[in-house]
Parts: sequence; C-alpha cells; structure tokens
Amino acid sequence: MVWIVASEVKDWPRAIAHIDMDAFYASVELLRRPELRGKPVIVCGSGPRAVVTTASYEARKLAGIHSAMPAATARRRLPNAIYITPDFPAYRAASVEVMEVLRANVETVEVVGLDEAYLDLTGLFSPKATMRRIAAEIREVTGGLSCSVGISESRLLAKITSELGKPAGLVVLSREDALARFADHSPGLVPGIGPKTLQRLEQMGATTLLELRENFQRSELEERFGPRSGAWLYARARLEDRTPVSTSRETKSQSAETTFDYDVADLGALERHLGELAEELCRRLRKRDLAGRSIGIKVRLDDWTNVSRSHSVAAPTNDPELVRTIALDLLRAYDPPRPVRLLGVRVASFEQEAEEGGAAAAEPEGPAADGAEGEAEPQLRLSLPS
Ligand code: TTP
Ligand code: MG
Ligand code: MG
Repeated sequence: MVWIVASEVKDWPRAIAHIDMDAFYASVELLRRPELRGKPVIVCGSGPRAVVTTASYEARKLAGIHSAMPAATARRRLPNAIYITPDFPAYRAASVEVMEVLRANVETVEVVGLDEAYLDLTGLFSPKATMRRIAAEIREVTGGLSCSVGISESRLLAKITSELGKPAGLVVLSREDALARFADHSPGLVPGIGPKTLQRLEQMGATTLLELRENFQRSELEERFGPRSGAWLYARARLEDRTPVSTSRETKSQSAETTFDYDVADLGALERHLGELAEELCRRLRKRDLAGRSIGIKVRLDDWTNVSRSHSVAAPTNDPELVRTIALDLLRAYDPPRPVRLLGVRVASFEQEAEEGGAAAAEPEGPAADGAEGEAEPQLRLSLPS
C-alpha cells in the first residue's frame, strides 16, 4: 500500500477525511473472482445505452476506459477485457460492511454514496493513524477491498485530496498546500462548478483558480452570479468550505430513477414505469423508516431537456398508493411533449429535516444557477424492462 504524507494535521481548526473505495464495483467483483486480478475488468450493462459503471485500474491504464463511457466504446477499445454485468445487491452489501467499519471507529460519519464518506476527525489525537487503521480494517472485513483517503481542513479539500492518492493512498494536505498545488488548475476542480459555470468563468478570463481569486472581488462575483452563488464562488476560489460533516445528509431525499434502453413516448407505458418506481422507492423508504412531505418526478426528454415537478402533502408519507397517485398526476399534468429518456420519482422533506435545516442552509452548496451540477444525492438506480 502506498502512503503519501504531504503535510501535518496539527493546528488545523478542523480535520476532515474523505474516504472513497478504489474501482468499487470492479473490486467487489474481484473478491469473488480472484483469478481475474491484474486483468482489465469492466463492469457494465449490455443494452444499447449501457455505460461503463467501473473499470479496474488495469483497464483504465491500458485503454483509458472510465465510468460513464459508452459500453460499446469500451468493447471496441478493449475487446479482450473481462466484461461483468452489475450486481447491485453485492455492491450494496459491501458498502454496508465498509460504512459499518467507519461508524464503529468515528462518531461523525456522512455517507455520500455507495463507496464514499466524510469523517469529522477534529480533536482526534492522530487522524492519520485512525484512517490507516480504518483502511486496514476495511480490507480485512471485506476480504480485500482497498480505499483511498484524503485528510484536510474541510470537506471540499478532503474530497479533492482523496483523489490524489488513488488507488490505496492516504494523502494529507493543508489548505495552504492545496492553494499552491492547484493554483493553475481549472476552477472545475471544485465539485459544484460544472460546465455552465466554467464557461462563464472562462469568458470572464478566469481559467484557473489563481486567476479567479486574484482578479475578481467578491462584489463583482456577486454581481455577475447573484449574491448566493457569487459568495460561494468567492469562497471556493480560495478553497474555503465551512460545510459541516452532517450525519443527516444522506436522508434529505431519496429517489428512484431509470434510463430506458429506448426512448418511451407512450404515456401509458410511462405511467406503468413510474408506478413501479414509486413502489420500489416506498419499499426502500419503509425499510429505513423514512417519510417525506414532498413528492416529485424527474423527466429527461430525448433532447436532454430535464424537467422536474413536485407537490407537497400535509403529512410525511411513504405510502406507495399516495406517492404513485401524486407522481402520476404530476406526469399527466406535464404530459411530456417528446419521447422520454429517463424517468424518476423522489420523496423529500423528511420529518427530521425541519430541525436540522437551519444548519444545513447556513452555507450554500453550489451556484444556484447550476443546481444540477452539485453533488449527487443518494439514488437508487433501477433497471426496468422497457
Ligand atoms: P467512483 O468512486 O466515482 O469510482 P470508482 O470507485 O469505480 O473508482 P475510483 O477508484 O476512481 O474511486 O464510483 C463508485 C462506484 O459508483 C463505481 O464503482 C461504479 C458507480 N458509478 C457508476 O455507476 N457510474 C458512474 O458514472 C460513476 C462515476 C460511478
Ligand atoms: Mg470510488
Ligand atoms: Mg466514489
């Protein structure tokens, strides 16, 4: 295992770790098929729209295969790689094992997806030793999964830092180190700054983080992007982030969505899919004892127009009948004008959120104009026949 230590943690006001499993789905597959170790392994579906979910590091090095690449492209580039169909229950089970190790070792853990989490290590005697021990324990408990860890002064920096050591690395980086190291990087390095914002920044002459922070005052950014987004950009240009590690984040909303193999134009067919998604979502909400007051749908048309609609009810619900009825009403009222590529349903505004919303709302999470570019919420991806 490679451990890189770039800086000391002492004297930081906060110490936050971001942990992310290496080539997660592919690594889980290798646990049960160790004979494939060292070979290029690619986990992807087989439909015409299938994309690569994970490529082992061998496949990445050999042919630049990466997540979200069309599976057809991967097969063309690397016809002899091992192709495996995703087995989501296995990945969820491995995820549970990993997260249990985290929770057993650290009090404040925020899980942000199947394979990653933030940990608040502030005040711990030795954050590095703690994370080393956690990585070893994960490897042991799961039978061999490796992870990468970044330790820094904020969630933002921990996230960026964990990437530096991949795979199987532990990197410690102060904000000061990071400001120097990433000065010439595109502002796109910051999660939440997506293509739309990048384009605007470029037009303004801010192609690097250094240019953004040296040439633009807060007032100017606020004027151009609006007060909320401008202030957010000003802070992120300085790699500042005060967002707390919050254990409740995972449960702010839950959604289930599916991308069809072929675009669906028939409203009746869409209604059937939406009904199944609503049921699956409610099943999961019930399992976790969650209920929300806001029910929404998400529709992506064949021209990539994204539309969401939502409706609030008086009392929190996870009743499949009610969720389905409201979702169907929203879909019928929208009446998609073009064939639909993706369909999703979501329940949000959980009961506990009301008490904790104040703290969460203290700092904006991303430029408002780019709502879709922020970190993804936890999602259940379903594959339904179409
Ligand atoms: P990531 O942590 O982004 O990627 P990874 O774990 O495969 O590789 P890395 O070592 O770079 O962290 O995503 C975790 C899992 O989520 C990944 O194994 C598969 C799934 N995933 C998708 O299904 N689609 C995607 O586009 C991405 C990025 C991930
Ligand atoms: Mg990962
Ligand atoms: Mg990840």
